[in-house]
Amino acid sequence: MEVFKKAVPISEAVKKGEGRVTVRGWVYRKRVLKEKIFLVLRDATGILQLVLPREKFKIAEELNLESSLVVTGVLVKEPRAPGGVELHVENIDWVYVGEPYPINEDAAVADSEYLLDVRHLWLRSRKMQAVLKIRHTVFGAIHEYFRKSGFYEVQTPMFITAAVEGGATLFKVDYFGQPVYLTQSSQFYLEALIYSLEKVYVVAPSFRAEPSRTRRHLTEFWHAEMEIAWADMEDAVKVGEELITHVVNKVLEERQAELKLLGRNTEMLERAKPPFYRVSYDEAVEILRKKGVRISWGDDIGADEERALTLEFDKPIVLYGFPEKLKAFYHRNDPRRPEVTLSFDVLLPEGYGEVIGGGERIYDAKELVDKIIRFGLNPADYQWYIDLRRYGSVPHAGFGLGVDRLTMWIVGADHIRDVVPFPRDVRRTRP
Ligand code: NSS
Repeated sequence: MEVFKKAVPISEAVKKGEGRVTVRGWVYRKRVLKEKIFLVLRDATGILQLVLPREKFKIAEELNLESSLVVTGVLVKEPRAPGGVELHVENIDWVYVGEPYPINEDAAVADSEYLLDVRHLWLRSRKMQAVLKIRHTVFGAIHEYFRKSGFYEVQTPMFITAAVEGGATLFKVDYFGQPVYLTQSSQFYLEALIYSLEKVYVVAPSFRAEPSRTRRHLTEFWHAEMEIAWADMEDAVKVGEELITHVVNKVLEERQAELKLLGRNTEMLERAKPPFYRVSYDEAVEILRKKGVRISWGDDIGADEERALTLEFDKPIVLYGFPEKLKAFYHRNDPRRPEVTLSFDVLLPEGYGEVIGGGERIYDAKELVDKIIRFGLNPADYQWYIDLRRYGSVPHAGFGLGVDRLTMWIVGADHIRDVVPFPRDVRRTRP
């Protein structure tokens, strides 16, 4: 073990630029010349070119990509090498020769299905490495934002018994012979918790039996949800704007190298500052009609319509005031205009579309029961949720943000699967 411990991270070695060091990692590229072998070694922090005299290191010829290595050598300036420095290897301290690696970076990139089959290995690519680092920053920034803004972090169950977002996308689980479901959203639990803590948030998986394969749907996704007591829709919108801005700024601050490696143009990210554009559902229908989209008042604004809409704006949009029938039963209807709800979505620019769904909740017990019945649901299924309105109810609002979708936009990915280490969709539960 001694030998592993004396290694320094590759980024540190590159920064040092001279002298003798030990580094460890995996063979990322290999080039065999007549007298020398060039290897590019990769670790979690970066890459470093190694130069090995062929005569002395016979074993280097057998090193397949992704073989693991610990080497000691002398750092030498070399403008043609990545980072401007290379390591002239004096000693191989440890080696594990891998079998021929089944991914050829350049050839495989074209075949995304194959890369999903070997996702457990593809995670080692520099591209996935950059995405995973950005994802790390996104999750950290979400927690940081909520905690500095006075929210309490809470934990909610994943096994549930009543639909939050409609019965169509529930995953049924056999729970000791009883049917239960995987949660679609922690919202109802957050609504219970505000009566204790007033401002709460949770970051957890949500599950939806989404039957179609789209660029932005997973069956298991990460959901950052919040709920605030004594609050209206505008309060929730402000939190959404601040949260997105905070996360984006954090990534711009900490992850320039990764954004660059991914070829992301960051102009739109830099523009994402509050206030976002406010567009009512009514206005959205007008804008879309003017663009030649066939849509009437009351129709859903789906992925294609969202895309068309976001391309008209250079910042995220807060789309609000949806017709009652387009949104779940718990949304409070606007008392001044009962046919629409006090609900909103945040749409990301550049065609990405919905990342947040939220709004004001019905806080009156009778109004809630009436709407549950109007929506053809059974109040008995929502007994404890209705109970919350029986003991000192207050106006409250909240939202859910799809963390994978936010990450997708930040890195500029074409597909949500590209930003999740082990994505789950209708066809894929492995690896
Ligand atoms: O269905 S939502 O619009 N709203 C809710 O679930 C509320 N109950 C949240 C709340 O108010 N506490 O989903 C919220 C967000 C949505 O905007 C997407 O960004 C994301 O969750 N979402 C998804 N991401 C990936 N894949 C799927 N299938 C998915 N469904 C929703």
